[in-house]
Amino acid sequence: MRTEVGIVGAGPAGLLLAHLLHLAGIDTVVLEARSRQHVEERIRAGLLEQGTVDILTEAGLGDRLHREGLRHDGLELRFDGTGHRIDLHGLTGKRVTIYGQQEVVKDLIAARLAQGQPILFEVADTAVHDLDTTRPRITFRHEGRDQALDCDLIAGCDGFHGICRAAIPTGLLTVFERVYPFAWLGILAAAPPPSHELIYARHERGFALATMRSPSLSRLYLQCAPDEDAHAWSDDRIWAELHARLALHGAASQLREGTILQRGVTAMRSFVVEPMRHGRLFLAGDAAHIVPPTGAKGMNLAVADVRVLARAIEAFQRGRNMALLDAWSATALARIWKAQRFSWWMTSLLHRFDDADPFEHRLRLAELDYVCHSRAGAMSLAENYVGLPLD
Ligand code: FAS
Ligand code: PHB
Repeated sequence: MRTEVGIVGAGPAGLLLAHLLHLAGIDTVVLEARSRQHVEERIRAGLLEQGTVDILTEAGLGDRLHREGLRHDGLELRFDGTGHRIDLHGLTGKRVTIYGQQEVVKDLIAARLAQGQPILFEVADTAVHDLDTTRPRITFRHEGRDQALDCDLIAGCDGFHGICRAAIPTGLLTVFERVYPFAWLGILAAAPPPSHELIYARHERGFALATMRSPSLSRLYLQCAPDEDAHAWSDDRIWAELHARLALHGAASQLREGTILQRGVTAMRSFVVEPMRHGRLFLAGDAAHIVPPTGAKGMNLAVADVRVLARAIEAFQRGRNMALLDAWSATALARIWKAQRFSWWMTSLLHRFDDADPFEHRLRLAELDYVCHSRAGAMSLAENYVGLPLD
């Protein structure tokens, strides 16, 4: 097989890159290890920045997003039993949209198949070769047959546990990493969310987040131990913990319980590799960086990566001009590190750190107080949360 760009991974990064390149008339093949059903049902991110909505809309992928997405003008920070609304739209003129990552993936796969473009599910033994030549190659097994895909370029969009980053010779990459001493226990519950906007709660028992997927479907998260077993928690214990951490002084809990439809534990880490490229292999999305989900940046960063990468690939494929591709890693990393900083800051501000001394604890409360009562403080949170301007 032969194509212009071989893409490993059919998550948001790989699928959107394939779509943008198709719009630019560039041939791609997408290779995915899991089944279509698995990738379309995988519950992950839920919040889209304004820039992400704009990119999907401009790419012709906005119909269902605009019909079903929940647009939010603000969020609530809750601590010491008191809620403080951050007026995202009033401060920045932008808003965020709740639209599950699995819905974005469904829309992208549907578009890909409607275009009659190749996407191979359930491929195995994927490997990338000859990355430092002008004819890189991907080998894999599909439907019981060993196959090879000759490419001009390869996009490694295979997530944190993929094979592409690992294919770069050791010593050529610099890894920056911070692993947090906690994780998130997340549930999907058949219950109306406690508020029409997101609630981020800092509590002495630990962090909690109330978000949603629809007016009747709640997505709720609890800070837990890094090695927590989601199934070791009874439903009652989960609800009791959420009531406690989301409690408002002098008010009955707004939290409505319901059947827990899905549960899981998400590890919390900050991770970046530099550079995001080796020869003709370009890493994008979780293959190159991971943020703690507190700032809702993961999927949005993947989208921003491939928007820049698609333009660089188009310039190369059109006029063999390597300049944008040569600049791509540095361009992407400038945005990635600002999102890393914000995600680390939100995580540090809102989570309980068992090793924090009383002085640090007071600093965190003072910082929350400042953000909630200073326009400049609130603006700093708001402009990062809705998404810094795309170039
Ligand atoms: P993805 O991991 O989505 O996609 C990579 C794809 O490559 C996968 O489909 C995988 O099957 C495939 N693949 C892997 N190895 C392969 C191989 N060898 N050959 C072929 N295919 C291969 N972000 C938020 O903003 N908010 C959240 O609440 C949030 N929750 C998360 C929960 C979990 C459990 C995880 C893991 C991540 C979460 N994230 C969240 C981050 C998440 O949304 C990512 O940022 C987003 O999926 C990034 O998209 P991709 O880079 O496309 O990677
Ligand atoms: C979600 O809706 O899954 C979500 C929203 C905001 C976050 C993290 C997760 O910060």
